[in-house]
Amino acid sequence: MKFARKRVAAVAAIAVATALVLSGCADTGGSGGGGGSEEGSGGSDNLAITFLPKSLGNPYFDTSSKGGAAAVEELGGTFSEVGPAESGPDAQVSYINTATQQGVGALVVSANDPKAICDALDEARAANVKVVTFDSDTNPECRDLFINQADADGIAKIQVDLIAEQIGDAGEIAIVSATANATNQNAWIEKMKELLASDHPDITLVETVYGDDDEQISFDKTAALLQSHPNLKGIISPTTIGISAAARYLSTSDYKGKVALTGLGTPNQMREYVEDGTVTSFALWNPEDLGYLSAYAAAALIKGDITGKEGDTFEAGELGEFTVGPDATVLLGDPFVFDKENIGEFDF
Ligand code: RAM
Repeated sequence: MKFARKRVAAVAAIAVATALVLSGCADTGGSGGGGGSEEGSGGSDNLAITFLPKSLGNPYFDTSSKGGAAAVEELGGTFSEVGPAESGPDAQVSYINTATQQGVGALVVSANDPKAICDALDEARAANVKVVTFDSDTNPECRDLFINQADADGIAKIQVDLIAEQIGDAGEIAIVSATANATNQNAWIEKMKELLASDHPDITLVETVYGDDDEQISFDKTAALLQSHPNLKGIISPTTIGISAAARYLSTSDYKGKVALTGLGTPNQMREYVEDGTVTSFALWNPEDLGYLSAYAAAALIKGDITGKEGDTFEAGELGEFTVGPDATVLLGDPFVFDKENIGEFDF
């Protein structure tokens, strides 16, 4: 299990307090200087790195940005985070355009839609901004590199395995997803459907609803789902906002302990629901490691150490060396299952 950065979380938190440049006041001056200073052979020392999550206010992305900020601090660059309040398909476009005008060295983006931000990213790249996607990819031609948290097959399988185990491998289930266009959730849902069809003939997926990675919408969609499917035995929510909102609903309802809930959640958001018996187990990776790795990858692109070619290698600080795989993708590791026995060991 590669949760290497968990041990340094406290130190990183202090570093972030000083390094974090919040939304709206991105400072691209930093050590690299706004506008980027070219150094021959395609490399630059413009280590102004801007993180653009799907939306602000999501603890998952707060944690990935914390890892990103710690890495940028180690690299001697300038970290900033900007982003929309809500996860709309093209809500990130204006932030991409602003970062391009500011002349940042790299944008590190979790995309709300595979295509909607591509024109803005093309303009950024034409202006020599390196584009790294992480968590949720764009179409591959719109970016230089994608930092993948875990293999999509593995992310799908762990969630299907967990729900099958929790409902005795039979009965109706539903999915509470994030936004309808999210590249990551849609890829995982497709693979979950394939796995259900091939390996779990007695489980029926009756509906997929979209909570838009908004707590209240996810809560309300969960309530509606249970109303319309009285025989529902389980819910999979492959989003940290969705699963915690669904757990909040279940925990005070008559369905608590009767309708199973699993998916992808952060230990801090899920702890109370594991402790009160609403949820047995769920999965995730370490978002802090994901942000940290993404920032190191962005710096390697800026400096010209890598181009995104398969086989390229780079150092990612405490996480060690990584190699670029097919489709300009770098893999962080495997998903990890949290339950009552181990949840106390994690703080993110
Ligand atoms: C939410 C977001 C994010 C996803 C996690 C699991 O925080 O949708 O993109 O990776 O859940």
